[in-house]
Amino acid sequence: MQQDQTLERNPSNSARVYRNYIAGRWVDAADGRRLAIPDPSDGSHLADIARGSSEDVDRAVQAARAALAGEWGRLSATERGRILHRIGEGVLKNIDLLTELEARDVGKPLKQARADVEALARYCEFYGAAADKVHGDTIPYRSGFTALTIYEPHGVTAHIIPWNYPMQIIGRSLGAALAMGNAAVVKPAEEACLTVIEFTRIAEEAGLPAGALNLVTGTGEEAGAALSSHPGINHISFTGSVTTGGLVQAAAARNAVPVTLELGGKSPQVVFADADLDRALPFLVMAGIQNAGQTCSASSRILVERSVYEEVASRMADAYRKLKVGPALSDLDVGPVVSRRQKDIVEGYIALAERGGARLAAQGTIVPDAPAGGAYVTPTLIRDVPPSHRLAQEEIFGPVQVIMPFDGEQQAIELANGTPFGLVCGIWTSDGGRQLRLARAIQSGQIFINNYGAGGGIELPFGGVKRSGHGREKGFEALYGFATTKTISIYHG
Ligand code: TXE
Repeated sequence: MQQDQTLERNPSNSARVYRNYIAGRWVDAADGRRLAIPDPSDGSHLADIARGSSEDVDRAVQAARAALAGEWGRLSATERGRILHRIGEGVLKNIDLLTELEARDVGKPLKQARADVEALARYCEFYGAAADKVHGDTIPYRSGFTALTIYEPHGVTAHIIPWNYPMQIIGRSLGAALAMGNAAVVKPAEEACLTVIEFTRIAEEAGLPAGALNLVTGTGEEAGAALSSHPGINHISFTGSVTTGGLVQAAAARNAVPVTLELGGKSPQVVFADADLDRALPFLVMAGIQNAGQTCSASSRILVERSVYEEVASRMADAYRKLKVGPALSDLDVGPVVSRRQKDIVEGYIALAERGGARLAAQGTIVPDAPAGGAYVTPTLIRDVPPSHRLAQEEIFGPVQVIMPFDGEQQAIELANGTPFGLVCGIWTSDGGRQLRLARAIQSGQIFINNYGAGGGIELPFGGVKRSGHGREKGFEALYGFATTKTISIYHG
């Protein structure tokens, strides 16, 4: 019988202790090390996690391999789908626990954390239902032959998860991988991973066979690097920074392992004078400050046709002045950023607000009783930012948006395409021809016309072009990313 890992506490400070999950067992790191996890709302000690190393990763990969050869590998697609449905039900049964834990661990306001739990359950539902609907083709071939394709799982899939949306990202990546019959090794981010651990417990309770899902927590440099370079894995799904994505892809290349990379963005919303501004305004602001701007698809650049530039800038500034920042559990507009380190990075960008022609337009307010140890950043709107300015080019990953004017469609397209990224773009115009011209001309994995869904729906393929990455997660298309095509040609005369 295993210990109930969620009840154990560190005797010296009563923080919860979480272990790795390998081959269906909750286990300490092989060398016994742990990492302390701070609460970004007040800096207190939230939990201890296992600090996994290459030895733990190796055990997890062996466990996944054994699962493919065992009970998990023998299940039909329909049976895998049923398990995913049960996991989704378990997520919803634990919605209050997961919501509070995600809020505390990441620093999200409760309503945003709750939406993430619901999304996780929906991923389980979507991929549970999709599991037995992936089928291949028969192909007209030479006379006397029948040729067909079947989709098979890659084998052992590695999932390196960031801290900004642990539940959503585990949902999309693991949902599709398990639906296709892969066995997974998950390495969540050291900054925020507690809901991924609770999710693993829920999956275990839902009857996921041992070894189908293995979890190794710890640092990127140790557990993450060991996982991405492990010769026993067959696919890597990585979401995170451009720099680390490059390291992961280079490590995978040495073993000829395919990689899906979902990296950063500098996603624009392009607003024309003929747009419904009343509808656009909440999207313009929300897509920048949701999750304290720590969203890969955050809309950090607002490009506005010059004739309505002053109006949009002033209405956005009014909205910014009303934004309240405080502890995650007080459920205000914006919580803390994930760490003191992230706060320093974002504040470094805000310090550039009055340089190089840019001007501070408006800021929100950190509530006076916000704990001193919290990683709070004042939401900041910056106007008149020249296109080549660092604020207009680099991913800030905090509650900071820049607003800049343009003249005409051609310049709008040039500005929208004028960064190294291409993840999401919003287009606001009532002119149908222009909607499609821009949708075709703008280099971006996702285009939203007269709306902006940061991250898009669960049903919609999601991913980037240029430095925003390659490969697609979410939607039905993701299933093909977690599969390999086998071609069978039969001679029957
Ligand atoms: O990312 P990392 P960080 C961007 C955002 C942010 C910046 C830095 O701009 O400010 O990246 O964030 C694991 N081998 N995004 O430092 O390093 C790590 O443990 C293998 C955008 O947190 O990319 C974590 O699990 N893995 C983004 C994951 O990689 C390694 C989300 C992401 O961490 C590793 C997060 C290594 N050598 C940050 N080093 C998005 N697209 O949503 C680290 N990791």
